[in-house]
Amino acid sequence: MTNNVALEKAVKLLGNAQRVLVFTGAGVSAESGISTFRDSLTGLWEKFDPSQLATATAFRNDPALVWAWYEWRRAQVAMTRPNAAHIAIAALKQHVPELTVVTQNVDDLHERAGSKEVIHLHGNLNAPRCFACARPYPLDVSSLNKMNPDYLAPPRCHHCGGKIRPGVVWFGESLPDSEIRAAFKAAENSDLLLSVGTSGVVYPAARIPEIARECRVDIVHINTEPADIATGTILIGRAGEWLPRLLSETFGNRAALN
Ligand code: BJW
Ligand code: ZN
Repeated sequence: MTNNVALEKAVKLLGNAQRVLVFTGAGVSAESGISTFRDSLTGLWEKFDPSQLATATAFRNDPALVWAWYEWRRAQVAMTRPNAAHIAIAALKQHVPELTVVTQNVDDLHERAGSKEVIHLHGNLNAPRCFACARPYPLDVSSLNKMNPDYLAPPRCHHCGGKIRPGVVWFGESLPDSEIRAAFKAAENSDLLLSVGTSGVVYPAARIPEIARECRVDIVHINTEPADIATGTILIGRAGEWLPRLLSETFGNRAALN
C-alpha cells in the first residue's frame, strides 16, 4: 500500500471512529529530541545499552550509574518541548467522541501538549520513590544537576534512609495494574487504534495491538520504519508530520492545533 492510499484509508477510519485509542512509544517524542529506547545513545552514555540499565539488578549493582542516567534523561525532557505529534494527539480530543491516550513513555510531553488523563504504562521520570519502602520522593526540576555527570549517588528516603529509585517500570517488574487493565479494555472496546512510534517488542504493552487485532479493531500504525509485525494501515514516516496531516485531512485545516 503506498502512503497516499494508506492516508486515504486512515482518513476514512478516523472520520468514522467513535472510540479512538492512541497508543504511543518513544518515536512520538523523537522529534522533541528525546532518544528512543532502541536508538544508540549519544555522548556520555554511548557505551551503555539501555536494556542493561533499565533493571532493578543494575540499580542494585550500581545505583549511582543508573540514577545518573535517569537524571540525565529527566534533564533532557525538562529542556525540551512537545512536538507536532503530541499537539495533534491532544487536539484529537475535540474531534472524536471518545479518546484514550496510552503511552509507554516516561516523559510528560503528552500532558504538556494538553492531553489529560494520559495512561502511563511504564511510569514517570518525575515520580521517583524509595527503593526500600516505596514512599514517593519529592524531586523538582531545580534539583537537576546541570553538569549531568555519569555518576551520581541517588538521594536518600526521608522516612527510612533507603535509596531513591526512578519511578519507572523496569524489565521484570509488573506494570501498574489499573493502567494496564484500562489499556487492555480500551484496546478491546475501541473502533480505531492509532499506534504511534513504537517498536512493539516490549510486553505486556505489545499486547495492545494484538488485542485490538483479535477484537477486529481497525489499526493505523505511524512509524518511520515499516514494522514487520504491523498489520493494518501503515503510514511510514515521522509522527510529527503524519499526525497533523491526518487530522487536517480528516477534520479540516486547523484541526491539528490544540
Ligand atoms: C518514529 C520516529 C518518529 C522513531 N515518528 N516513529 C512475553 C514475551 C517475551 C518477553 C516478555 C513477555 N512478557 C514479559 C516479557 C519480558 C519483558 C519484555 O517484554 N521483554 C522484551 C524486550 C522481549 N517485559 C517485562 O519485563 C515487563 N514486565 C513484566 O512483564 O512483568 C511481569 C513479570 C514479572 C516478573 C517476571 C516475569 C514477568 C516490564 C517492561 C518494562 C519496560 N520498561 C522500559 C523501560 C522504562 C523505563 C525507562 O524508560 O528507562 O520501557 S523498556 C523500554 O521499551 C521502555 C519503553 O517504554 C519500551 C518500549 O519501547 P518503544 O517505546 O517501543 O521504543 P523503541 O525505541 O523500541 O521504538 C521506537 C519506535 O519509534 C521505533 O519503531 C522507531 O522506528 C520509531 N520512530 N522516530 C514515528 N519521528
Ligand atoms: Zn523509604
